[in-house]
Amino acid sequence: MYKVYRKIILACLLLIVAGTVCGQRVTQTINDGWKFSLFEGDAFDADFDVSGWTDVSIPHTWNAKDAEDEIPGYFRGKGWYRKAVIVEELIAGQRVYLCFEGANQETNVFVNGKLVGNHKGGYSAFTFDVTDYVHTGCNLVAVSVDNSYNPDIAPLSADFTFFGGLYRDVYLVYTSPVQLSTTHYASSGVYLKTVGITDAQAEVCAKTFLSNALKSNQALILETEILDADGNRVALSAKKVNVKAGEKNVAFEALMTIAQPKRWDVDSPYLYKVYSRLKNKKGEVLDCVVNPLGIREYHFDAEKGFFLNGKYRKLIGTSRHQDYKGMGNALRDEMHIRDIQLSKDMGSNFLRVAHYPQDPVVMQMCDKLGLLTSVEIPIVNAITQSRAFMDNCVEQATEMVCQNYNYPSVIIWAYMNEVLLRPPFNPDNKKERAEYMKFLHQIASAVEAQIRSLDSERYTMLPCHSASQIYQEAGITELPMLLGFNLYNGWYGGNLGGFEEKLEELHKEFPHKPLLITEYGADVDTRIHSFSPVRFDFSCEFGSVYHEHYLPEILKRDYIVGAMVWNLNDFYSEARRNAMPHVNNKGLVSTDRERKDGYYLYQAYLKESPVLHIASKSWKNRAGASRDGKSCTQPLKVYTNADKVEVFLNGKSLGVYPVADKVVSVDISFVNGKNVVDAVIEKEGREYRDQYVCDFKCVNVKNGFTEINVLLGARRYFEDRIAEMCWIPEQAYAEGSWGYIGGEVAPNKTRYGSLPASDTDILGTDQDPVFQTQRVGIEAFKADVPDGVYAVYLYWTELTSENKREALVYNLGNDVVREDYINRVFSVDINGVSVAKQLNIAEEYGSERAVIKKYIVPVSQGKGLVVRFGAVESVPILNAIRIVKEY
Ligand code: GCB
Ligand code: CA
Repeated sequence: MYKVYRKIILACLLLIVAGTVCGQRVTQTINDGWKFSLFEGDAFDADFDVSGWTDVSIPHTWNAKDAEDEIPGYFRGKGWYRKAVIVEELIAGQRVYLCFEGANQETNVFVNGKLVGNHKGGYSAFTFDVTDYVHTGCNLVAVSVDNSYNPDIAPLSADFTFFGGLYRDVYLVYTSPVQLSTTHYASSGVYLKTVGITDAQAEVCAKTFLSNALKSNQALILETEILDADGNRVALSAKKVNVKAGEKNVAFEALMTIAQPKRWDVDSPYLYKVYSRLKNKKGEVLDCVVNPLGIREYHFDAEKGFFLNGKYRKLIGTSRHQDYKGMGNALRDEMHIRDIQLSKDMGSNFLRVAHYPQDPVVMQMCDKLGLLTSVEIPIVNAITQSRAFMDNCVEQATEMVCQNYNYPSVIIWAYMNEVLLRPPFNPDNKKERAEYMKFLHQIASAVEAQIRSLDSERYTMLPCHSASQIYQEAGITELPMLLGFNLYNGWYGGNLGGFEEKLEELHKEFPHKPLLITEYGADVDTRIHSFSPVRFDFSCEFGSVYHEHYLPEILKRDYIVGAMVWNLNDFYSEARRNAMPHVNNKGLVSTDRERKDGYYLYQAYLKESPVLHIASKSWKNRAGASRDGKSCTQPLKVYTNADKVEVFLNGKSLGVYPVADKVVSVDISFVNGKNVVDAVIEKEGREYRDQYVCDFKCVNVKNGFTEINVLLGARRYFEDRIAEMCWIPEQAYAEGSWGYIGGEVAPNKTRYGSLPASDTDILGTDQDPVFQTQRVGIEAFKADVPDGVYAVYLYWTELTSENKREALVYNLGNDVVREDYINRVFSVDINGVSVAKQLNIAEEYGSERAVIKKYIVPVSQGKGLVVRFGAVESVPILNAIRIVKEY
């Protein structure tokens, strides 16, 4: 039996050898068949009892679920992975390696009970030579991964969830003992650089690291062959080299010339391939690796902007976080690939790979699709004033540069995102402040120097928050070649116009630095809509207003060399408590990649091919207050790069509308029931059409009343996508209609002022927005409904609380401002019947919890329905009301 098994494995290995690699090297994942458990102690011994452990496959994180549950925080500690790894009978002297693409954040690897290596840092690859620890047959590999807070490892704090685990591929690699180095910072061992690019030729310098684990000196041939995209050889270098017994990572350089080089560009990402082969004297290939090569020249100018291959390009794109709905950061390759395709399809030519280096397939896709990138190490918000922290930063920078060096898409190395956002010093203590600034400067200088010593071609960049002066004070703005600023005018505070004012200021402040807007964005929850959009309402409409304002301001200024939307996708951030708790909703697509309206706005601006998109198409269950119950007028936007668009409602043309700034807003008189809206453009003699279908409820108490769902204290609409229904904003009561009497909109006080909704994670529901707004001091809610039997649902949450709250790591500060807890007692009566005399929501259920009470109420003699509230202590509240006619 065992023999059969071995034969199968051997056959598989041979297939791998023949199919995908040349030379002796075998690279294969060992992602499946791991046992996993969270466990603080040691679990690397062979006889450790693993019964009760979970079977997992890699990519894996242990935080996929607790990052979105209602319990504050997520597990940060140690997890163990164990697997029996079968090692083939080795051909004379072959070496065996375990390679990890990434594990968050500190990893110890044990083979057969012995510690093989340790790695600190959650976002880069590492490789351990395990040859001396393994034997032919079955070996126990045990890996501990720890995502606890560690003051010596960046990042210390950030607005994203630090998912723990073995979340990227794990490989078992066999190589020749005489090899292209496998352990030079887990790179390919080959570093390619192009110099002296003209139309006639380009010079390629290949620096190759070799190692020899044998006990004898080796006379070898190092061959570097460059193939064009069709597989034709365009350059070859073959050199005799000697590597002494036991030598590791000895560098050899080869210079080659490519005649009439084809350029790698964003529209035509032409790739050469470089084969590096190590041969013995007989000419037998001992080892081989393949790297991509793109030939491109570029430069930044503080006044004129960015030029690629001599052509002006405004760098436009997004950043990207590596997580997905319900899965944390444990994504399959295909999912990473799809994200980069999404980014390209949006019209981007740039991707800020932030806040940390990402999966190799991300970079490969950028190379293949023509997306320029900046890659960044995760020093975020703050530093630790320790030598160990500094060393870790330099180490992470080294790994980043070495591992991503050959991707032609990379043009910028970045470090230290908003590192003065949350400095731990007491601002009034001058000495503390000066010491912190000094140490920060030392780290920045060390990282900058290390990057430049490893790579003389690329640019360096520091992404700062808007308070530029404090970065100047620390003296770190002069270090990098480029400066990035993360600007949120009109979101966290101020107004939209503050954005362009800030741009002008920054240009004056740093006239010689090319400036990038490394972040800007507004949170959008696609379930929320508003026709009077304001910041922090999380509506699709505010997101649109925000981007419609920012994008043209960016495009019209050459000195802004580029700008990146924060973010491509919504991502998990534990401390956030908004419409969708624990999620940062600034993505142009959601955590499960539903495209938001902003995505199409960018397409309309950036793409040359025809773009036509009716906004808010995902709003399938739509509603609005209606006088006659038959129709209701609401605006609808269309994004397009055509100059006019014809709009139809239920087959009838509403007219042809001229388009300004890629958008047109059309008032649509939706009818009760099904509505079909068509938008039609013509480009180059062809017709393009987009269609929006929705079910519209014209909310009215008279004609054929069925139900009414109202959010109190709200100006927003909320679509309950599970029940397929729509909540509409409140209105004041008028005779013959419905609405509230008395009270005011809840103050929702936060650090960012009074917001349109509370920033509270409402416990016991995932329809948080229904409970996050409130009318305080409400006297009554009246609806002049026809006679019948009604179900009246009253929705409450006590939004004030005695609970202390963890500070949010937002853009502008970290103070938590909340309203003090209010003890409220009130009475409720419905149509003259007292249903509660002394209701105390917080006392009965606790603060911040969703409470729904349903009452069955007969309505007769045309008296309609009235719910009255009476104050006993403080004032009454109501968050939402739903009235449904039963019969
Ligand atoms: C920032 C940070 C980023 C946050 C973002 C936000 O400035 O660099 O990590 O996620 O703001 O949404 O507040
Ligand atoms: Ca949680």
